[in-house]
Amino acid sequence: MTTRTSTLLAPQGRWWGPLGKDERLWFALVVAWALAMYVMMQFVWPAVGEEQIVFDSYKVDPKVFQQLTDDYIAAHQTGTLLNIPIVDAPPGDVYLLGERFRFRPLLNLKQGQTYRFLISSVDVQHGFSVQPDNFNLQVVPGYVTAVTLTPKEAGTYQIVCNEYCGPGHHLMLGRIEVTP
Ligand SMILES: [Cu+2]
Repeated sequence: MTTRTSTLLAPQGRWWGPLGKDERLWFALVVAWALAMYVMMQFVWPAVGEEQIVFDSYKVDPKVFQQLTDDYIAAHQTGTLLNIPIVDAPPGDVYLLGERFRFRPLLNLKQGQTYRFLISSVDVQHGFSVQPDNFNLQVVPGYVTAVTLTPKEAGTYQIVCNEYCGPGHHLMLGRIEVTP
């Protein structure tokens, strides 16, 4: 029986000593800056930033969400485009489901009305990016992201998946049509 000892010996070096004055200074600066950014993100921008997106999220079984979306589509569908249902959404709750590789339904909204989007995925993580407004959210299976929106301008908005979700990711689009 032999006892092996490591040939990897700790090098002799000055970094084993206590932190130098410069290191302590930079360390303090980094911690202070991280804290400042945390306070900005968590407290300052939600209060004063106009572009801060405020959303809730809830746990949901993807199968349940799929059923809720199917029921919602069945109740409000007005047409179909490329096999994707089109819905005239009444103000209030709007269900939007991300799945590889599409968003459904396509939505017709009215300018100035308030909608509560309930967004989720039934397979993998997707992104929800409304263009050209550059409004971005994560779409995560098992969770509903709820966000209240009031379209201020009429027009056609594209929803782009901006979270790589597989080979058809670049084709994953949705649409919101806002009419006056
Ligand atoms: Cu994607």
